[in-house]
Amino acid sequence: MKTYNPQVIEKKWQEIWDKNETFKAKDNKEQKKFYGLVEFPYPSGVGLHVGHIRAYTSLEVISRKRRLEGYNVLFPIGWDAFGLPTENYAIQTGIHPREVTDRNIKVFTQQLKTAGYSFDWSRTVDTTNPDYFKWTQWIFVQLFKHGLAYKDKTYVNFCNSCKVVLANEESQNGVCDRCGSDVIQLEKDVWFLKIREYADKLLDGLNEVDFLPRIKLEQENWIGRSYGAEVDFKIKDIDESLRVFTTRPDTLYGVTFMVIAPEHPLLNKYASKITNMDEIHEYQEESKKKTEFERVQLAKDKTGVEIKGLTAINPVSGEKIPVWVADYVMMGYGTGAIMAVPGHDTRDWEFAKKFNIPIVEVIAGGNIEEEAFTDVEDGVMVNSGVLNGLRVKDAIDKIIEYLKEKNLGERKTNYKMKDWAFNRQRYWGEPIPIIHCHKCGMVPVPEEQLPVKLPDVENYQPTETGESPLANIEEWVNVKCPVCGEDAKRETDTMPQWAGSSWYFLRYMDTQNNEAIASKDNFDYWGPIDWYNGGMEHVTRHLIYSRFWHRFLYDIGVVPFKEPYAKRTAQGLILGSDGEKMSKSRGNVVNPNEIVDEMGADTLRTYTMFIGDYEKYAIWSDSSVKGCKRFLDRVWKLQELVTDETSYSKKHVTLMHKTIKKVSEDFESMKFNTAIAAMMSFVNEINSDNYITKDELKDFIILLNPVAPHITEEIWENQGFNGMLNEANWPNWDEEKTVDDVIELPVQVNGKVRGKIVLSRDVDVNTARQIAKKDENINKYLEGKTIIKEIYVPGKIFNIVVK
Ligand code: ANZ
Ligand code: ZN
Repeated sequence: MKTYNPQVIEKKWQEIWDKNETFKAKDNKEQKKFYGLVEFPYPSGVGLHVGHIRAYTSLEVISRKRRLEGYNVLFPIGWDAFGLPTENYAIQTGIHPREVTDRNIKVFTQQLKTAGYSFDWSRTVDTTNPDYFKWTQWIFVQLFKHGLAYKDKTYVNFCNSCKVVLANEESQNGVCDRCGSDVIQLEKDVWFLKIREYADKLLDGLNEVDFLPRIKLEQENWIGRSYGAEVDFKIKDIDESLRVFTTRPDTLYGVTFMVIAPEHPLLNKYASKITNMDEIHEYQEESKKKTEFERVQLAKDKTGVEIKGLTAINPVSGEKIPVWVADYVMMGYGTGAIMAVPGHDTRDWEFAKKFNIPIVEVIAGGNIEEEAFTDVEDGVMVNSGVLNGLRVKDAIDKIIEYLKEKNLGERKTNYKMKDWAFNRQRYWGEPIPIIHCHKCGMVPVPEEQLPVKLPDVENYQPTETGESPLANIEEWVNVKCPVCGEDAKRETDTMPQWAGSSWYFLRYMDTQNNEAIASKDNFDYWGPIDWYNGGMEHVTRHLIYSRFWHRFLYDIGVVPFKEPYAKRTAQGLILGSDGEKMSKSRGNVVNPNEIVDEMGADTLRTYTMFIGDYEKYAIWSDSSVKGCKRFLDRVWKLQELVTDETSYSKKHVTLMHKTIKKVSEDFESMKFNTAIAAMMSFVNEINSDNYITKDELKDFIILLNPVAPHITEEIWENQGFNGMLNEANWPNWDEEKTVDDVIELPVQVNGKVRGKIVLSRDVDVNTARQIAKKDENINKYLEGKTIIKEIYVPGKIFNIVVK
């Protein structure tokens, strides 16, 4: 027999699959479909990572299994190719980002093909291709027309020495990634998308989908909906009131101070009334240096300054209340001002203790001298006028009604999620398709003129004023207004990296369509995505952004299904063999190419599925890789044990059915490691029996095929099985035959369990008795006694009554 030579057979089968277009999805409206999606990669210069292999092999296994189950499968791949590393490389080398991108795509394509993935290569998308981003721009235009895209002032990270706007990831800890100098905040007018308007839809949509619980939870926290009220507090002696957002309006009688954020506009507006403005300015400067995380999470030691000259009035009790400025209140959330209730809010309690502010109890049940009492279930209102005696929940409703009636406040829902800052001041991104006209204002580029392509530039460096390099290309920037025909200018901001990935899954359904994102028929047939797998790091931004775009497209009638992804799962990270995150500087990066060259793609695939619980992180181990290679060697050698028998042999019936069940079920629940372990013990058992029938081998290699497609296809051919393995049928199991024939049976003597005997499931009572008597422990209780009754339930229990 030939030896197992992965280098030869893998190349052979990859060429056959390519030539036959084996995995091409058909827009076939008759056959049942499966659409499996993995997160398309950013084609960086460093090539594929073993993390990609782990992320992709899972749905690769499912997709191959689905084809064997008779589905028409769409399993596509593409390139999320706009992005900083490519642009920075272009800046450094002067090579056009287009060229860099094409080069990297080639490398990635070749790597994914040598891994043997069953992608439909005829449907790749590239977000930087004008035929693709025409539709990214088209969606933006729809958002703009529906009032969901707007411009507003914000601060961007700017390096004064490089003279460029930096992305957050290029300006960590406030220093420029390139030159190390301090990053300043530059005010700019930039684009936002109103994703907040979709907050409720995005939350409610989670009820319709099958996402892992932790994925749902992360999305819920990211969106961060809280129900409460806004309440107005009059400022004494001036015609002004201070509006706060609170989730606990029931505690209104317990307010002993108020706090506004250091950025609150009230401070400037009434600077002349405030007598300690110097102190406040100093405090404002201090808090500018802190990040939001430092202000909110780390602020164990609360800081703040009392505003002298401004006093608030409690709208229900009429009491005078001091107003403080403190940076644990964020300007970006609610109204940037709070009513502080130290008796029942932990942060306020710490603040009050530190600055000697009175603490008042309005909910009985705790000890507010010791800590804030935050129980909302059992507490009962006290010291609260009309609310006394009520439970928290009822008090909230009652006080909101009261506030509404008196025009002092209203019910209000807030979201942590901010509008989506939709802009980059860079070259390598989709141009935002807007024209600025001095007469007509902002005008979208007419749809028939899309795409707005990127002009060629000589220098990809952003400009000194913080504009994108596009701003320097006069011929490109200067246009006529599409409405009035006067001189006008193009928008020069480009879209952020997240844009192209917010709808790519729709394009796969109909990549060549020039009239629409995809045809209605194809949407109806392929949608929604049946299963989407990707990283936990993408379940907030990317997954929320793309659900938002999709839901918008649904609302305007472009797509016929509400939620894009019916199911979403996530893989864990692969860590280096030292247990640390793989990184160049640590020298613990494993290059998938090397594993493929040395031991073959089937070993790489088997190992990344065997490495551990799919959802958890896993530590790379070279010796376990070799173990997987040995497993495949032994699979190959099964061919030496094949008998002429066709059907399952009597001895192997249970083993076969058990293994088919285990592998089928474990694949579906992403327990790839235990599925592979079951196949390993299958091979062990076969080896110890020293034979395998033709049908046993055939069904076994079908089970292994999704994980190790090359070796199994080759064995299939060697054995002369019918056609090609990829056209075979996934084997079924018979539940009854999955149970072992030999079982352990508990034996009772006079109602007490005295031992267990091992016997064949269906033996008769006489045999069972004989076996029981051979067991010393049981026999002790039988010897010298008379058996007066036997209750024998085969497979369950054997009860003997003696006298
Ligand atoms: C009074 C109160 C009493 C509050 C009490 C809580 C407990 P979430 O769930 O996060 O929405 N808050 C409001 N705006 C804030 C801001 N900009 N920065 C910091 N804190 C802010 O929490 C809402 C609660 O956080 C609000 O309800 C407010 O404090 C505070 F026993 O008002 B509460
Ligand atoms: Zn105009």
